[in-house]
Amino acid sequence: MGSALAVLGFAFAGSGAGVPEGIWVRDGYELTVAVEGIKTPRFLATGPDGELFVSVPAQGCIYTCRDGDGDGFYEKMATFVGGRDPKSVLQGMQFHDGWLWFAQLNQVSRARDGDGDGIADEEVVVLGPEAIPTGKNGGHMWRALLIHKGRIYTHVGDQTNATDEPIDASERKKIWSFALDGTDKRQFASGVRNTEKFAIRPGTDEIWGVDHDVDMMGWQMEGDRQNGQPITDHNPPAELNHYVAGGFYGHPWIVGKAQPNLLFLDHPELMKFAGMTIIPEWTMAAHCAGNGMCFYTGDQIPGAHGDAFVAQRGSWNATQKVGYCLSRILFEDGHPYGEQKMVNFLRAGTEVLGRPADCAQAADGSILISDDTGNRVYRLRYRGR
Ligand SMILES: [Ca+2]
Ligand SMILES: [Ca+2]
Ligand SMILES: [Ca+2]
Repeated sequence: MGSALAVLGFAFAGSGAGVPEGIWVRDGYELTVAVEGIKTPRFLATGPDGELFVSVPAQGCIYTCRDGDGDGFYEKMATFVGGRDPKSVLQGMQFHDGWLWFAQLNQVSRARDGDGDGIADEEVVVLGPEAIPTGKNGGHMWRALLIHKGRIYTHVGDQTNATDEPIDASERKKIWSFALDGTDKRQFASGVRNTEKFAIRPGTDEIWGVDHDVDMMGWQMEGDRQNGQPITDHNPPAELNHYVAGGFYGHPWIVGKAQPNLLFLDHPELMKFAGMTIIPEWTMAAHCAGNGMCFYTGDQIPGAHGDAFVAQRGSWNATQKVGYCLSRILFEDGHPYGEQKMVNFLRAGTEVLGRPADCAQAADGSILISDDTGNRVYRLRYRGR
């Protein structure tokens, strides 16, 4: 579909089929299909006119989607930018000041559509490979992107599960910031394993994000795991962090709420790192793969203003499936205090009916959820009881 749309601009994008049976939705809410026809949709961003941008790293493109009649189904679609190498891992996006900014493995660009056909006609590379570590050594290649108060923020994840090297030995496991023209590179925070999206907490300048924590933490003790993996299944938790300038977040030596990573119990500096670590504001189930997130600023969902939604893509490193859901993290006085499952894509604990990669708030206050396995974007809205 990509090449035809790139010539024609907006095209009809299906009719909005039903939601697969068996997906659980919290009482009082309804889930519908918002976008169909995009294979492996990953991240979501909204524009000022209600348009939805969907990044698809596997196809090396970003789609623009429009819901012209406001019924919640995005019936028009065009290829905003396309033709990128899938290995360039185009994922993070944010609309800012008339441009869609987007991140690739070793590049940040901005593009805009001047004539309203959904296809970008102007593009500027803001940060090239000389400015961002390329991630050539593999591992965690998703680049987060945030534009806030004249700065660009991105994160470069650990190249392995838990790379033990001096903090300043590499540019990985860190959040970086730059001026909007790509100059003035600064290290913002360190000890961050893999945070794929940042969000500003409403009414503040606070930068938040979800961090996957390490895999296989108990395997040295669990041996051949004939008796399962009682430690690894439940440890360490996934993290919702508030990232502050100069902050250190523990990885790889410290996990969760200042617990030693069992892989590094004999590390001579373990206690020093524990003392430095800023612990998560909220912890989620181990291996749930909390991925994309957004804060809620709408009024469609009662009482949710200031809460966060997290897309939990689901586990591979736990013997029982965990995650595979959209969760709502409840906030009070600027801090989380609870978590609610809103949509569960796991039926009976075993059957995977979707893998949420990201979530975003639509113009009408509903929540959009990308499912990169079911190949849909869903829409969650409050219906009333
Ligand atoms: Ca529509
Ligand atoms: Ca255009
Ligand atoms: Ca941490």
